[in-house]
Amino acid sequence: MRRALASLAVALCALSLTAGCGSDDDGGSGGSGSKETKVIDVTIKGDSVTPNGDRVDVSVGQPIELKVTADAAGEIHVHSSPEQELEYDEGTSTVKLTPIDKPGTVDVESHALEKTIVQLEVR
Ligand SMILES: [Cu+2]
Repeated sequence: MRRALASLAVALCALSLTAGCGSDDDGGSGGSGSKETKVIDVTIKGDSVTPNGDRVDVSVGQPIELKVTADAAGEIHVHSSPEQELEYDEGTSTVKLTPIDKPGTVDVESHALEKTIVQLEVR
């Protein structure tokens, strides 16, 4: 699972057009229970979303940020309980999620595009 995550991070970095990869070094010694902010790069262009339904592991209570790069403003829907509706602007913006306090799978979606961006595997 860890290896899959690492390659996901690499893939996301490769997709990111802006510099700044490397500041969020996830591959370090961090054992279980890490509460470092999980940063997920999201690119929304036209009617395509990257990532598109990938699973991302997070810990219960871990801070989560979406770094959204979009060609138009919109809204992200987080199927946590309670649900979260988070707006983003055109260009690059950082969207903070309220940490999720229960284990489970939480879908993060764009309803406008009818796409699942990521599924958070909260454990
Ligand atoms: Cu939704």
